[in-house]
Amino acid sequence: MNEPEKDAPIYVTRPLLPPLEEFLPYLRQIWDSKWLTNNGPFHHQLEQALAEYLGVRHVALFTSGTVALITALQTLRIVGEVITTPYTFVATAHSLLWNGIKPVFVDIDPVTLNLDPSRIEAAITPQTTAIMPVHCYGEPCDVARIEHIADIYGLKVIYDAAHAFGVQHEGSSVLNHGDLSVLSFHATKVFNTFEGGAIVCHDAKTKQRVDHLKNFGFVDEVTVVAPGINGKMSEINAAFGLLQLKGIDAALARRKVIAARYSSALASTPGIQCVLSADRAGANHAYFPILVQADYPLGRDELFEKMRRRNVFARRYFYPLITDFPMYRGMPSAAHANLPVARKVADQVICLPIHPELSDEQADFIAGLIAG
Ligand code: T4K
Repeated sequence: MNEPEKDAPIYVTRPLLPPLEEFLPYLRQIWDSKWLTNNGPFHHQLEQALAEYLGVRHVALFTSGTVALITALQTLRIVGEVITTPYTFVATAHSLLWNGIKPVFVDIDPVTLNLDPSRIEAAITPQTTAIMPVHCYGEPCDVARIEHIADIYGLKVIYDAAHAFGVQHEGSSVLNHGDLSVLSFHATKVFNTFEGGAIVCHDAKTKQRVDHLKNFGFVDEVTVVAPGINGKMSEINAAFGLLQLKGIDAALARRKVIAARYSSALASTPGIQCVLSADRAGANHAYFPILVQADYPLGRDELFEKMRRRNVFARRYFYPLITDFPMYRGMPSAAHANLPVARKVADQVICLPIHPELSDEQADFIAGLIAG
């Protein structure tokens, strides 16, 4: 096996970082203007640039995806119960608890690993006010069916689109679905601003409410209309986002190449299932999940440890399930019997390293470790 540089760790992801020199002019502008935050010029420019790049009407920047999720729920005044998936990062469900909302967990589809629309209706009660699905790994949810159910029952839909930067669905941005979508620009994401996130919305009135809520509820110097939070992205983060946007297409293209390389290298490995095909139109290849099945010679955790011993730091996203954490496990919808697909997948999944700097040799080395 052709081993890459000895002992160099290979992480599940690495942030996209343009050359430092290219960032210095942005820093100089910030220093010269002394405008550091609170809707400054870079903040404004990045909101415009992202709306254009993503093909959406309005983007409101945030300090993190989590604060954006919490604020999205506030924006639509969601209360009571919200139907969501247990197979996601814990921030999805935490955003509900932060708003005093009860999460109701529904199992996932075994193919897409997203919320299974055929199970949503059975979980609706008189207290249900919204559905919060996740485009897990950037794979679009069944948006048409979810919206159909939401329309029948008068529910709002907030997509946790933390993984779905740049994803297209049937020819346009997947972020145009639902009432709101929430992005994460954390360092580990396809597009990052170190820390950061955004709410995508479709009309100016909603954007205005989001903007008030992320600035303590201030409308003007003397008027506060809601118990808003401080969710404002700083000028440094926004400037970095503007710079990074220049390289995003090349980064997405490189991710696709790596996904294709893994897919063909692992296609004939018994007991390994690649969850997402590499040639899906409009995909962003944010993650490369595999399922380690019963006919693979090692258990999932044994393979995970074998990779770690060779300095390959893959991750078990998403294990444990959210419903295994103490603040959720006592809830009726967290019962094992309610979530058989999610449980099985959480016990089988490994996300392989994928990021623009991963070399062909590194990808082949990792695939070889799994196949061999
Ligand atoms: N909804 C969903 C579906 C999400 O996946 C997330 C976040 C959110 C909501 C919330 O969005 P944010 O509030 O975070 O914007 C990471 C991230 O912290 C988290 O953003 C992300 N999802 C989650 C899936 O992954 P960890 O604890 O696994 O990250 P960590 O620090 O172990 O990093 C993973 C690897 O990335 C490291 O082994 C090396 C590499 N790395 C990481 C950082 C932070 C770097 O190379 N440089 C870095 O600066 O949670």
